[in-house]
This record gives sequence, structure tokens and C-alpha cells, in this order.
Amino acid sequence: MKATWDIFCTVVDNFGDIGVTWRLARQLAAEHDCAVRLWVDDLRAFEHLCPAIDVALDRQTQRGIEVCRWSTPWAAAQAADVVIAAFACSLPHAYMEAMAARDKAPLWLNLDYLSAEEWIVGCHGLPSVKFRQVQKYFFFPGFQAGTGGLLREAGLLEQRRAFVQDPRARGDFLRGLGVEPTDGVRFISLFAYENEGLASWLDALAIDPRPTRLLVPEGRILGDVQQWLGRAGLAAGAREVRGQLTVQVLPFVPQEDYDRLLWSCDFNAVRGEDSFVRAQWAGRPLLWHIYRQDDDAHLDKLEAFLVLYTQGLSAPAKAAFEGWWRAWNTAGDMAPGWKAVLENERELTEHAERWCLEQASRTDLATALVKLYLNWI
Ligand code: TRH
Repeated sequence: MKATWDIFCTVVDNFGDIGVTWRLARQLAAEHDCAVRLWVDDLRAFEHLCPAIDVALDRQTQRGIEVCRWSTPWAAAQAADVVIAAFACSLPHAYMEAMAARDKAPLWLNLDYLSAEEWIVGCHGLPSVKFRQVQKYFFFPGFQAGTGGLLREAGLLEQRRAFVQDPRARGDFLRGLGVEPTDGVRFISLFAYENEGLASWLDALAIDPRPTRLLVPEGRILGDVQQWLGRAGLAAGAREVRGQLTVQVLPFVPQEDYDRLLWSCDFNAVRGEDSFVRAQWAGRPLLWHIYRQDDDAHLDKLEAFLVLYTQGLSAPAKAAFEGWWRAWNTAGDMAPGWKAVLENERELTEHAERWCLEQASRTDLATALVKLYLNWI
């Protein structure tokens, strides 16, 4: 009999919570033969990532996953063999009673936020709270041995390699988005929160000797793009040229197409958690807009990642990369960092691929979860 898995997701904001849990659910079902239910409290946010969702339904099957509305009050449901509370969300009390009522207690995990900080290695796998006799454990994704790893579907890197080695596949994909895949043009994708530093980067791109095509999926950064362009009301399909820079607004595409967009670009600006990881699997230099936290706690996370990521870079490439990232995350002047990045572009591009392969040599997160469960029963 298939093991049953319940994944609980509260959508706090944006798309990361549902983006991560939807990806995990699909991988558990497709690659590990698990029977997965995904409980989501906001089907409208989910609809952005999975347009096939019918927001009126309490239960529906999508891509082999039973997608369930997490309603309040809670409608009784049997507890699964493995219960994942994503990002420290609190489970319905009645569901926890159902976990405690099982003959064999479920494996109950808190799937935490991704961080490169050292302390998570010590905390991964530790017991958390208990409900009656049912123990909850911490599960930390991460970049280092001793963590839960990163979400990575089987064959993902092979798919990427086949795509980039086939200019026609890239061309067809870009043309499908209304983007001409002109040779010699630098392609950059831009997915970020509001950022006052953007104008200085776009200024630099507009006067760069090499033309740039900036591809911007509709979202929060668009306001700053419009302000710089001096235009309002831009929507998917819009195209504006300023000097050497062409800005194109794209629709918000399905997750698989977002991967292809990242694979099609020379640089990728990403944010949050899931797009950040996908850009690493793209093997191209990335610019991370980290999710802002109170007391600037996010800046410690940013620095922790930089320490790991920049290992092995020459001093100038490391300084360039760090300066570029720090400017982006403090709304600073992007021009000096960008200039330095271009001076070290080749090394940074080779390094991005090396980092990708090194991370891909570790067990992926879904497989790590399944192994944990198999060792636990
Ligand atoms: O949307 P995010 O900012 O999400 C989050 C949330 O803010 C969350 O509360 C916070 O805790 C977390 O970040 C760290 O960024 P993220 O994580 O990159 O999620 C975006 C998702 O949207 C990701 O799955 C990729 C997907 N996506 C598409 O599918 N198509 C697109 O066109 C784009 C731009 C993104």
C-alpha cells in the first residue's frame, strides 16, 4: 500500500509557500509513489501557479495530487502516515487529535524555511513540540551536508542541458512568450520585490555597449520598472526600448516555463525561496532579492549564503558578486557592482555551473524526506 502524506500550507504572502509545497507534493507523487494530499488555505494564490485549479471545489485532483481546501471550521479527515506542516503553520486541533488517535503515530515534520546559516545543521532533525504522544521534528532545507537539501526533480539538470544545447528549443520557447531570441543580446530575467536600487541598474544597462533584453514577469517589481520608464499601466506583452536596453513584460508563467525562462537567460534576478533555488539549478549567475525580515535578520541569511556560494571564486570575482548582491538588498547604487560583475562574467558563469553541480550531488529534499520516513517505520 502506498504511504499517505498530508502537506499543510498556509499562504502567508506571495507564491513561495504554495510554490514550494506544490512542487514537493508533485515530486513525492511522481517519483516516490506517495499518495499526497495538499491542504491549502488560499486556492486563489494557488491558481496563479496552477491555472487548472477550480477555486470553488473543496477537493480536486491535480497532477496526481489531491488538493484540498483547508477550511475553517475544519472538516474531519483521517491523519496520514506522514504529516508535513510547511513553514511552521499550525495544524487544525481536530487533525492533531486524529494523528494521536492513529494506531501508529504519524511522522510529523515541520518543513522550515531555507537558510544557509550554520545553526540549521545542528537543528535539522531535532524534536520540536509534542501533541499527546505524537512528536514533531524539525526538517531544515539547506545547502550543506547534514541538512534536508534542496527540492530538485529527477532529471532536471539533464532537461536543462538538452534545452540549452538546442537553440531551436530556446528560440521556440522565447518566441512563444513574444520575445525575439536575437543573437549577441544579453538576456536577463527580473523577478523581485519593490526595489529602489533598480533605477541605477537599468541606467547602467541602457548605456552598456552590449544590448540587453530584460524580461519581467508581471509582479511586484513592475512598479519600479514603470517608474524608470516613465510609463504607467504596462502589462504582459508590453515592450519598451531605452538606449541599449529593451524591457519586455511577460505573463506570470507556469512553474515549468519559469524554469525554461531561467535557462534561457544569461543572468537571473530572483527572490524569496523557490525561484532562488530554481535559478541555482539554471547554472547561471543569479541575483537574489531576499525576503525582508524584521530587525534585518534577512541580511544575516544573505551573508551566510554568500559565504558558501563564493567559495572558490577569485578575489575580484567574489568582491564583484558580493557588492552586486549587497547593493540590491540595501537599495544601493547598482552601477559599480554590475560593472564589476561584467568584468568577471566568465568566471561567475563557470562558477554558477560548478555550484549547481555541487549542490546537485547531494540528496534532494523529497528523497531525503522519503528516506527519513522509511528509516522511521
Ligand atoms: O513569491 P515569493 O516572494 O515567495 C515567498 C513568500 O513571500 C513567502 O512568504 C516567503 O516566506 C518566501 O518567499 C521566502 O518567492 P518564491 O519563493 O520565489 O516563489 C515564487 C514562485 O512563483 C516560485 O515557485 C516560482 C514561481 N513563478 C512561476 O511559476 N512563474 C513565474 O512567472 C514566476 C515569476 C514565478
